[in-house]
Amino acid sequence: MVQFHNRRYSPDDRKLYNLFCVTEYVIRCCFALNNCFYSGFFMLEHKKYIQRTFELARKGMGKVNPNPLVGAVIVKNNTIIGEGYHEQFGGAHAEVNAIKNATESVEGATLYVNLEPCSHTGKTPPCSDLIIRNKLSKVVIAMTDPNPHVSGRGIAKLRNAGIEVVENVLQKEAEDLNRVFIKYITSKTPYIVAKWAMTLDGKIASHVGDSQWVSNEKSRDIVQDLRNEFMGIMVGVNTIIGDDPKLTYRKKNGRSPIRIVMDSKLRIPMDSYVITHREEAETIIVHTTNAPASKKEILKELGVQCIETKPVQEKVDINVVLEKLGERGIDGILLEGGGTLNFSAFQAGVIDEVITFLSPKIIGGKHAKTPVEGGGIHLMKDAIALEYINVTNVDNDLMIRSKVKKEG
Ligand code: AOF
Ligand code: ZN
Repeated sequence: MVQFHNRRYSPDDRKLYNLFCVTEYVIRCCFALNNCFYSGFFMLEHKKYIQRTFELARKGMGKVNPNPLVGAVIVKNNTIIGEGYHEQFGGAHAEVNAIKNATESVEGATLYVNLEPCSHTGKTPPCSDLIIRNKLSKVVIAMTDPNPHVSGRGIAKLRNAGIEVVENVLQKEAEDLNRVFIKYITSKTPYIVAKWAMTLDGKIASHVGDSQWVSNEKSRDIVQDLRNEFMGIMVGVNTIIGDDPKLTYRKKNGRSPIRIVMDSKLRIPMDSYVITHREEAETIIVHTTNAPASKKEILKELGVQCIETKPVQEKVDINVVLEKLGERGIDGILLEGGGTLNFSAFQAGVIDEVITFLSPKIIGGKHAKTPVEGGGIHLMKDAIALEYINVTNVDNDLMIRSKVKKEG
């Protein structure tokens, strides 16, 4: 006889009880497996459609700054019934376009979007209200909106209205896509990417200054795309004096970045391409209050835009410059050096990311230029620390993206 809870049961009861326990366990396992299978399956579906929102969002590159890149997909009965993206600054948001483009009623459908739908009235009304009004039943989001006016409020609105919200699907990828927006909306200063092409022995030009070309054609084509992606391009005056570059975007369907020349003492030749061809792209010259008055006057007469700062060790105050560029709505800058400016920018701690094109060539030469020069650090413990984001093989050049580790 076995006793359970002060009651007496026969051995047959006991067997029955054991059988019951085993059956219950098996049923629970089946349910768990089922859930696992379904959540895995749904997550795969979610990732597939969020990937599609990334593709759509990228179509807004060079057109929406300083707004984010956003794409949206509406799915009903496992079929895409509507797609849209944020097409231009001040224009309709991605969700609005996806709903507008839907080929059937969006009621009960799932919306996929790579950024939390907005909850505020900016240049356009709140997307979360539109989603609620149109009775979508589920919203899958890659990342919350870092805009302090939104920042979780869009998600809260949707949930309060009874809409199911799935968050953080491919979040890391989404944050990488909108890294410029994240930095700018939270700091009002631009995201800075230092970019250079170098040989395997770390040179950006031969000792006589020849640099055409270090990287291959495909890599140079990617650099053109970067010029469309970033609103500003920054160089030091030595690059203007040495190479007289155009700094424009030369492919179809894009726009040239605003050219920013760091020139403390106003040494820029007045017949430089960036001064004489301002119809191709805006040019801003940055100098200190110590620059010669005569040069300032000439630039004023020519109508060239200038930014002036107090000198910091005879150079422009880069932090002030970035604040002023941020005030003009410049959200991202491609820094194309050279070595002196790159070192100053690293020293000032303003670089967020580095893109290096590494070409399988050796050119040698003690006096051949390197990407980061200036005085350099003294001790290895003071080296600027970076971490790799990714490495891509570009027709046998390596494109290495890395981000600067920031303290705190
Ligand atoms: C979205 N979907 O497609 C975009 C969003 O001035 P507005 O009205 O264009 O609002 C800009 C802000 O709205 C922007 O800073 C970001 O927070 C959000 N952008 N939101 O849901 C979009 N472009
Ligand atoms: Zn919106």
